[in-house]
Amino acid sequence: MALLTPEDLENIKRQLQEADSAVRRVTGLDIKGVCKALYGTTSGFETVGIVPVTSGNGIIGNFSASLHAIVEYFGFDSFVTELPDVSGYYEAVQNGAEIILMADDHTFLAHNLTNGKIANNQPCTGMIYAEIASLYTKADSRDVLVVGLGKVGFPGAAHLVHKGFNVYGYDADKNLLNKAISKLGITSFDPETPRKFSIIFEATPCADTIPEAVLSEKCIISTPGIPCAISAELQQKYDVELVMEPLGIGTASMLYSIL
Ligand code: NAI
Ligand code: 2YC
Ligand code: MG
Repeated sequence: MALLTPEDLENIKRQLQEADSAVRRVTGLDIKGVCKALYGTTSGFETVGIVPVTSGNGIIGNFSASLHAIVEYFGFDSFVTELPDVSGYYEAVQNGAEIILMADDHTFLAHNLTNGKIANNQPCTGMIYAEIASLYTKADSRDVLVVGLGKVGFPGAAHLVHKGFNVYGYDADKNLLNKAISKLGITSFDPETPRKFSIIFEATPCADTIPEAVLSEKCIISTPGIPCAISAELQQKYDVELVMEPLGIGTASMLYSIL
């Protein structure tokens, strides 16, 4: 189970600012603009209640504080409840939260109490990183390589197919690869016979999952995956446009999807 660590979340505001600059550079839009392109929504300054959850592996240091900083960065009012769990949920509603943000070890949700809409971090993350990849202004074709077809990668691949891109997919788990081929009609990518791509979307919990043979000069790698899918050396050697951030981009996608 791929859980964030407090170290992943250090200086989250700077990480988010740097990621926003990268998104603007590669797409011409900022993260808010990508969310508007995806969902047609803009922030109405809703109040967000962030509820720490102690189940399973428990509270992750910096997680609630990072969500607070992320939500404020996108212009929402927000507060972290004093209490966790059920008591925290009650406290959030009592204190006027219109949107609840909370996560256990398996599900990170955003629930809009006003319109009933609810979002899950995994598909929302897949969709926004896939959307960013699809908006790359310097792409040389509509061919996209997707590495990782799990809870984040599969919805991202589905979004790219829906947008009319030619998706070449790969997953170490052959069952998941075959499911994506049969359900989405993607083409299986064979690492043994690699080719170059200018658009790459990766969603795995492993390092070095993108072989050098698929990298073209100034290609985009849009990846929520932790740790990073390529080495700093390869990133430099091919002048890769890397869009990668541990929590904020996916959280923005959740929030704008339920407005
Ligand atoms: P998952 O376990 O559902 O899917 C990961 C997939 O990667 C699996 O199907 C696995 O077979 C595949 N995989 C592993 N190594 C591979 C390799 N070398 N080559 C090809 N495929 C390989 O995990 P999930 O939930 O989709 O998350 C993926 C990653 O995204 C995790 O690292 C998670 O922590 C991260 N994540 C990041 C977020 C963010 O905002 N940055 C938000 C949510 C998840
Ligand atoms: O501090 C808390 O409230 C904890 N219960 C939060 C647990 C989050 C677990 N999930 C993850 O670390 C990853 C994130 C990338 C978002 C989705 N899964
Ligand atoms: Mg993110």
